[in-house]
Amino acid sequence: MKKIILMGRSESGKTTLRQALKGNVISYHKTQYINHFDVVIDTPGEYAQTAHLGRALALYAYEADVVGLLLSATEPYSLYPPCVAACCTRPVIGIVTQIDHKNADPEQAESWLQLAGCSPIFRVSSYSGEGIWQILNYLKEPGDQLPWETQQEAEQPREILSDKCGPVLS
Ligand SMILES: Nc1nc2c(ncn2[C@@H]2O[C@H](COP(=O)(O)OP(=O)(O)OP(=O)(O)O)[C@@H](O)[C@H]2O)c(=O)[nH]1
Ligand SMILES: [Mg+2]
Repeated sequence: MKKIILMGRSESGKTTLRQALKGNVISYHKTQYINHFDVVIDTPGEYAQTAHLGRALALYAYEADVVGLLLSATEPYSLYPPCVAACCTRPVIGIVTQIDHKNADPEQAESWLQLAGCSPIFRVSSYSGEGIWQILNYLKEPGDQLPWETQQEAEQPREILSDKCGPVLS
């Protein structure tokens, strides 16, 4: 799998998405440091919100194959400047999170990620699992095997998939 680094402000859903991508049981965990010993690098939201800490994100982007910028569908604003993706030497994808939320406005979040230069853009809910398999398919490399072969199999509820196949990423 390509290694992805997740960036976004605090509460945008990075840690929950990491758990969903790995097929883990979802539990709350406040991120206080960068965990980079994995195919999903999780970062603290404060690093995206504080200029001098942001330098750590720039450095850790070199540890990854893909940068994922997260924006919750519930956000009333975006942290990302126009065309910020052009500063990065890696592909920068956009991830609209929390699309299941009752106040979600995924179109608005997606348009902000487009403005930031992200491509492609995924819409996900780590709670329902919607959109998770599309990200995993994007990260798949030749030789990687995912627990599904068709879209129909991929869209089965995640508990069924993980019963059948165990965690997706190790
Ligand atoms: N409704 C809904 N809530 C979500 C989803 N993903 C995350 N949340 C909630 O959003 C809150 C923040 O999630 P985290 O994954 O901890 O956010 P984070 O970006 O890792 O935050 P920091 O570690 O502070 O940077 C938690 O209360 C989650 O339960 C989702 O897909 N849907
Ligand atoms: Mg976190």
